[in-house]
Amino acid sequence: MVDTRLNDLVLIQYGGWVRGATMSPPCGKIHMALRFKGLRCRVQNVHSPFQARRASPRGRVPVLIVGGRVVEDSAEILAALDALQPDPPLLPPAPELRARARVIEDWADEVLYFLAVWFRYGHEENFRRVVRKLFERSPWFVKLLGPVLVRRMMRRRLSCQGTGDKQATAIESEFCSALDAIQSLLGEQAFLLGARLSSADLAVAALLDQVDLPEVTPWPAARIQERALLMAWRGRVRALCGNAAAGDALLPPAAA
Ligand SMILES: N[C@@H](CCC(=O)N[C@@H](CS)C(=O)NCC(=O)O)C(=O)O
Repeated sequence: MVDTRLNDLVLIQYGGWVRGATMSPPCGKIHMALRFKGLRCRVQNVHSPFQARRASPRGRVPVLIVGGRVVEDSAEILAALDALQPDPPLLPPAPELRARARVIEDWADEVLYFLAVWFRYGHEENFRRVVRKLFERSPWFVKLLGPVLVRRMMRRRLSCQGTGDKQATAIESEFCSALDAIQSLLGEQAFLLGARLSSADLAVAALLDQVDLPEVTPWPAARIQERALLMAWRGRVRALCGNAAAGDALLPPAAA
């Protein structure tokens, strides 16, 4: 029997994105985890690092409040959700599989993440599509200043991390190699670690969902969609966890 302790869980996230979904890969990962476990949660949207700082000194989201305790970083949040409701598990119990899950999750969070950030903010045409979406309902002065600030902040981040200093062709080829690597890891398996879904699948799928948005990032979306094995795996993940980038991962709130 699924536990649904509404009000025990509050997710602070970047929201208000395409079709009202979250625009952040690690926030999407949490939506998917909550759905997988059948947990309900209240969601609070923030729209800038300044607002995020009210919930977390780092100014980063997701932040999950679990029974009054503040948990930061999506990997820590998945562990907290497993502790709250162990069944079904996100982290495999066997130490070797757990280690593999951790390594794949870190790769998704730190390598795939910056490729996705580049496709949104480093690629000029996509950047224009992103800021049009981001600020479509903002007052005129935010529409004017917002894109300048977002461009400066995100390109500085990309440059400090290294991806921002690469040529577009190198980033595109890195992305294709990453997709091929995921297909090789899958092989004949249903999920990245075997027959059962784990945190590794959530981390990778949440990331790919955020660039499989043809209206915003058409090039990576097409590269994902042309890979049959990847699409079949993603279908299995979505059947269990929904698609946070399209706004259908979180369970609807319980009736009052
Ligand atoms: N590794 C962290 C990443 C958190 C993160 O960087 N979140 C982004 C949103 S996708 C953020 O809050 N950015 C605001 C900023 O960098 O100021 C996690 O998985 O939780």
